[in-house]
Amino acid sequence: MGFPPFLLIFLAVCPAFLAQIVEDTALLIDATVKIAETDANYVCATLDWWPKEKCDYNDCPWGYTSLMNLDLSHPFLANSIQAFNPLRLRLGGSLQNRVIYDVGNLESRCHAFTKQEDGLFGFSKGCLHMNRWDELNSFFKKTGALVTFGLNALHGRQRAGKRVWGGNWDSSNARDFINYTISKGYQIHSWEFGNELSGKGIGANVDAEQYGKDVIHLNNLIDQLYKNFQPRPLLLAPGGFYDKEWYEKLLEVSGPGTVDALTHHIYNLGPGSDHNLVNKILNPLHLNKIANTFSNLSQTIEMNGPWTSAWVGESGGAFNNGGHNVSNTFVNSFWYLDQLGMAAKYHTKVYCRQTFIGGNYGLLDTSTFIPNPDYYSALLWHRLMGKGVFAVSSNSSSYLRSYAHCTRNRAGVTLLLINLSNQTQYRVSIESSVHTSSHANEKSNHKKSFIHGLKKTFSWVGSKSSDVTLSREEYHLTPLNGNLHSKTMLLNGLPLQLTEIGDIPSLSPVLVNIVSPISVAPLSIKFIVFPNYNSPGCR
Ligand SMILES: *[C@@H]1O[C@H](CO)[C@@H](O)[C@H](O)[C@H]1NC(C)=O
Ligand SMILES: *[C@@H]1O[C@H](CO)[C@@H](O)[C@H](O)[C@H]1NC(C)=O
Ligand SMILES: *[C@@H]1O[C@H](CO)[C@@H](O)[C@H](O)[C@H]1NC(C)=O
Ligand SMILES: *[C@@H]1O[C@H](CO)[C@@H](O)[C@H](O)[C@H]1NC(C)=O
Ligand SMILES: *[C@@H]1O[C@H](CO)[C@@H](O)[C@H](O)[C@H]1NC(C)=O
Ligand SMILES: CC(=O)N[C@H]1CO[C@H](CO)[C@@H](O)[C@@H]1O
Repeated sequence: MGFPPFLLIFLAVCPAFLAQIVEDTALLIDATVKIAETDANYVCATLDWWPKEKCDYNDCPWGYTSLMNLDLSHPFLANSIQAFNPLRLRLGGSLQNRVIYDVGNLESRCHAFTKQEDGLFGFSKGCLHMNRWDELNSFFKKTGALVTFGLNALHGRQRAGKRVWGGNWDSSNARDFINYTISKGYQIHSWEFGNELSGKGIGANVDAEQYGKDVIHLNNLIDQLYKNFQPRPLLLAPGGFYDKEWYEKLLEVSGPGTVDALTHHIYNLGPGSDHNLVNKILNPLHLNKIANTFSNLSQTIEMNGPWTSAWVGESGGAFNNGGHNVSNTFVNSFWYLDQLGMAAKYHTKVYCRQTFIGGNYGLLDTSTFIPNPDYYSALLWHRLMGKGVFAVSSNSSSYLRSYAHCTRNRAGVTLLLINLSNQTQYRVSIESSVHTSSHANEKSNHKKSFIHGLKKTFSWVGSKSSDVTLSREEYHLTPLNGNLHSKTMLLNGLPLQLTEIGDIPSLSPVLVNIVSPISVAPLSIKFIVFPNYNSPGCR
């Protein structure tokens, strides 16, 4: 026996102590129809080019995590990627536009990235040697990673103004590099064109019309080079910040079928040096602001490029390496999981976290390679949240964030609850009721059907639901010692730590009788899997 498409969750808010100020909150999941669908591998993380000399605010948090020198033999690294089976990795970042691939007929010798005052981002061009590329690919093969590689879109262009770069892209180096990659049999899921050159650009920008022509050129190149090689990788662009006119122009010039996914970057917490980062992360009004970007991009695609789809190609929360003592601690998961939930609702197919390792925002610690709290948040999302996204309606305060998806690779629905409140303990009881099909037709009027649904449910409470003996799975996330700045996350009260041999711990739920109340503590996060939830929208 399954649960009906409309499950009502009744949240009774009640202080942990004596005073019985009860504030009820109710959530309604419409599992009859999905409102969006992500890629099967939605969770993605980046590897960047930054050398250890990349510093901001007297903080140099990159160490040896560059694609050029990351220790690929470190067992924690391989284990933490393999645990996703598979993990999507996007290789790129600010310096990618200035990478020279050491293959084919290079006009000049190529050197490692070095500090250079007048260089773009303060660095010279940098050289990727093919033996390093071989090592990287053998590592990706071993760990089963799905790789997106960002190409050097400034190659051959000239500075035409303070930030403006003009002239055609010189594709010769990329052509030789891709050809080499094919000749070695390396699988690349997608080639991405450029990094943060859209709109006003970060450091440099390129006109959308010029960019569109270059993208067509790259598309032809990929067609040509992959003629006898399956599968043909996808083409992604532009890997920059969303700018309505620029993105629309790119789609118009490049034309139908050229750009397979439109990538954009998000840093909605501002600079990593901001002392107010935690307040921004815990402020629902701040978190909501970025919905406007998702919504506009989604519209841009609908109106100007229905053949393509949206990816977040890079998102680190706070820019310039992330926030010291924030991005690598428990509190960041409020931002990160909320982003994963929000982006999926706006038709985002893939969401790449800056970074897998490197900077303060790494999922792994830069020097120890030990997973930070967000690593486990990412892994839980990946294992529990499937492709289908459902609308959740609620009368709760905006401090309670809720997202529902089909459960990944099995029946049922997974609900993600994020409690941003520092004072409210939720006591949650679940009730379910059978709704007539006419309710499904009221979806268009959410408020009305919601209230109507509640009334129906209340008349039901106690009778049917009490004979249900099924269970749900709960994954409750809190910080060690209640310290939001802890680097240790607790799952159901126990610290998540690598095993003695360096393996990722198993992420086990507690099984709870479906009729017993759920409690969501202040400043905590809970994934709840309802395996028996009747969810026609997932089929
Ligand atoms: C939400 O709806 C439930 C059921 O009608 C009600 O008991 C509760 O007080 C409402 N909560 C808020 C915050 O409006
Ligand atoms: C690709 O590389 C092969 C050698 O592996 C070479 O023979 C061929 O000419 C190259 N093709 C292109 C289009 O560069
Ligand atoms: C989204 O579009 C609206 C309406 O065109 C505009 O006012 C707003 O500035 C846009 N926001 C972003 C982030 O693009
Ligand atoms: C991190 O921030 C917390 C709270 O501000 C503080 O107690 C702690 O000492 C900080 N730790 C480091 C390593 O900066
Ligand atoms: C709880 O959060 C509010 C803002 O949401 C803040 O003003 C208040 O100081 C916080 N209380 C505690 C005990 O941290
Ligand atoms: C529903 C609920 O508990 N809302 C509270 C969440 O936390 C904020 C800030 O702590 C309160 O202002 C809300 O009332």
